[in-house]
Amino acid sequence: MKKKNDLKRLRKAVKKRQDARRFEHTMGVEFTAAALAMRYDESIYDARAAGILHDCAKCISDEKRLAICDKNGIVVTDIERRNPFLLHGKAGAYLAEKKYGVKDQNIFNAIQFHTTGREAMSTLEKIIFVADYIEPGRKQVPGLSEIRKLAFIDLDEAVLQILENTLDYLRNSGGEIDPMTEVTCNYYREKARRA
Ligand code: DGI
Ligand code: FE
Ligand code: FE
Repeated sequence: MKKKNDLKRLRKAVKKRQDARRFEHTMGVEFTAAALAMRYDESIYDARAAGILHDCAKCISDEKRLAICDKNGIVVTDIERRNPFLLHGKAGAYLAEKKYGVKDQNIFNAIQFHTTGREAMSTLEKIIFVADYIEPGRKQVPGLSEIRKLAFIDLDEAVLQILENTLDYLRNSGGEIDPMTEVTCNYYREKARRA
């Protein structure tokens, strides 16, 4: 299949399963991921496909997300079981393959790890992680304008700033922190210190 038609197909399929606001965000992430791919010599197609699909499991119920994981041998951690929205990455990666017919492990990983990140992310994983946070439709949060600029200057540094902001936000709001988010943050803090 022509890649262009493939993106069109993915967009159409996701649009059916997301409310209008979420789909607006999806389009913002596709667009921003494409721009970052240009900047960091990543495949524009892969960035767009991962951007379109990153939240494909967002507009389904917690029960369904848990069922997708439990039925298919996807490991659910304790914190994910208590906060099943955290599973939309894992469930989304699964759906990307089974329902949307994607065949690329790097795209699956970019979808799976887009909320918490992980240590030593690929360029595509970092692009989706960052695009998700900075896309034009994102609600203004402190530091966002700086991170938007930073994203096009130093991708690792943008990843780190996003993680620091997210952890601050979770500490202030009393949200339960996924150890994965902390592990990722520590990794990129250490990487920045060594650079
Ligand atoms: O799905 P989106 O809203 O587009 O974005 P996302 O998948 O990055 O999810 C964003 C939310 O995830 C945001 O409110 C912060 C939250 N988050 C990130 N890391 C953690 C977390 N929430 C909890 N409870 N624990 C985490 O470690
Ligand atoms: Fe998400
Ligand atoms: Fe998102």
